[in-house]
Amino acid sequence: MYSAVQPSGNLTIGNFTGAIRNWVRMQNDFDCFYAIADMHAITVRQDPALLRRRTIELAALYLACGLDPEKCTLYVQSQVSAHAELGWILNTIAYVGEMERMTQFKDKSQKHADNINMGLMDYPVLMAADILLYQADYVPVGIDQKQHVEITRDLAIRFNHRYGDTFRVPEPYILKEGAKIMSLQDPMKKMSKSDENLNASVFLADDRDTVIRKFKRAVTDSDSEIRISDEKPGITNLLNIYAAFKGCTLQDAEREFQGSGYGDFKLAVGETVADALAPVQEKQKRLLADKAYLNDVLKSGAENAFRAARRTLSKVCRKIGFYRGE
Ligand code: ATP
Ligand code: LTN
Repeated sequence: MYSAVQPSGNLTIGNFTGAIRNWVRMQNDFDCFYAIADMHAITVRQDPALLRRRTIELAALYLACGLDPEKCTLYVQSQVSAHAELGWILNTIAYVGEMERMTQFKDKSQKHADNINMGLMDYPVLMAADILLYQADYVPVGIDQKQHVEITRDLAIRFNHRYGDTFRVPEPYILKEGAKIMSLQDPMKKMSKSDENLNASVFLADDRDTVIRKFKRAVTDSDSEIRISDEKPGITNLLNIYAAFKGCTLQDAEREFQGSGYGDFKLAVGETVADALAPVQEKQKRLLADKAYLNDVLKSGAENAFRAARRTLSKVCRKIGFYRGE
């Protein structure tokens, strides 16, 4: 199992339900590697001091959400140089045309038109290197990252075909509830940590009042029926959020609120989310007060990751024909 999140901003409840929550569930049954993708984060401009701070905060958040360093490997991507090395090699079998077609590249090029750097286009190749280094079977991500896992599969198959069996071909692992949380202000748009409208996203760091206020202001529609429907994207999104946090199905959530008014429904969703976030916030704060412990976790995580990654990288270098002595 392999996944990562970029330390590029405050995490939203979408990052939690689409990714991290599912990582926690898998740690008992799989050999899991979870990274903080700082090398991916610098594909858009970052303030160095802030990047450093967000990295350690994300490490604390991983632990606060329930990831256990005894059960899985938690580390910072840039501390394991094999990612950059394999990324380079995979670049030579990735085509410019297929990278230009990636939805995230197109979106981010538009958003950062003054900084369409090579790294932004190369982002999926580095992501493929991350996943393939650890011979992952599954990659737990939100729906928006599915296309990147598919390109990873293509690159793995292409490499195996050209050089002989080397990489395991991974699959995305996506749970239905919470795989795509939409913006509270525009339910046709994905909730994102970098949205300029602060009311659009609920952050894991938001306090109770803020969470409840944001849900109260969530955009819905003018009729008053609570049901799942493409014509009611705002209500469907709130039902989805409720289901993801309650651990029930979307249909169960719909049944529970049949006949309720919008006001009560929004309050119930807000309270459910706030109740779930409070213990995570408290634990993160406690962990951040003990940097020595966090540094230890990340150091042994990087050592562990390096050992696993080196095995794959040696195999790749051999297959390609890099000279290592006769
Ligand atoms: P940015 O706005 O900086 O692009 P982001 O909020 O889209 O960031 P990422 O770091 O790209 O977040 O994603 C981290 C993980 O969270 C990925 O697995 C991604 O699929 C998942 N994710 C992101 N947004 C959502 C969402 N709205 N619903 C469900 N999962 C999401
Ligand atoms: N692109 C991912 C972060 C990421 C990732 C990965 C996810 C970097 N490397 C490997 C899964 C597997 C994102 O969240 N935007």
